[in-house]
Amino acid sequence: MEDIKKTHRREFIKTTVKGSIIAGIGISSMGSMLESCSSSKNLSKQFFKTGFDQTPLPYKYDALENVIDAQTMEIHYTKHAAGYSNNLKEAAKAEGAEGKTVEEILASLSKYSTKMRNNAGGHYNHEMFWKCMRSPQNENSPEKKLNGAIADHFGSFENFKNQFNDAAKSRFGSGWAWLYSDNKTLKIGSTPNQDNPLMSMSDIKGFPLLGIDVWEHAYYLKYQNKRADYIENWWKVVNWKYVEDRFEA
Ligand code: MN3
Repeated sequence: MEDIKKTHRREFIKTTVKGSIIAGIGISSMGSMLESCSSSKNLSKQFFKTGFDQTPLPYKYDALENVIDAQTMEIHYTKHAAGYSNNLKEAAKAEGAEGKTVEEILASLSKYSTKMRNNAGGHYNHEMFWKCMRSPQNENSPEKKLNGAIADHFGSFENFKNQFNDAAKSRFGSGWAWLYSDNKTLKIGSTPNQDNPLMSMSDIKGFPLLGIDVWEHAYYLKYQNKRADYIENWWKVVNWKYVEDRFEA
């Protein structure tokens, strides 16, 4: 009986602490929302402050149908990505990183465990990946400013796409391909596992603008071993408005 009471008291304390943390986040995110409304300078802020919780998927599971099927989206979001978020919270608690943003953790990863590396990366990458997509468009090309920058750096959009496809196709095993900005120079590269260009130990370094998940869990139900078909089809769902916002930030 005494044990049960103790357990209940512990649960209550846990809930209270959690409750106050949530309240704290509520106020600060409301503050940043107001800031971003009042000043365009603060557009950049939202791209440098990723929390540990999953944000809601910005569309329904079947919104990308014909490119990515609903079942893949649901499993990917509610199982794989949820797992990274939960494991990140565990690692942050165990390693004293609870008050930090994911970006702060990624920038000083050598201080943390492999569990932190995999899950902070996994969470960051997926939070970005969902937003990099929208329902399929027939004519889908970058917004004006980014389109110009891509043409400047890669010669043409077609060249850019081919280089990006090569990076995504040739990543051995599981990983990601990226368009990223390295001191205002646009570059293409890929990373293994859940690594990304924000990580202190990554071979490629910069700010990610667009990323594609080439883990088999992202495409296997529909495409099986045909990763190249998934990549080619994926261009129809790229949310260029969001990529442009990251570019401007
Ligand atoms: Mn994934």
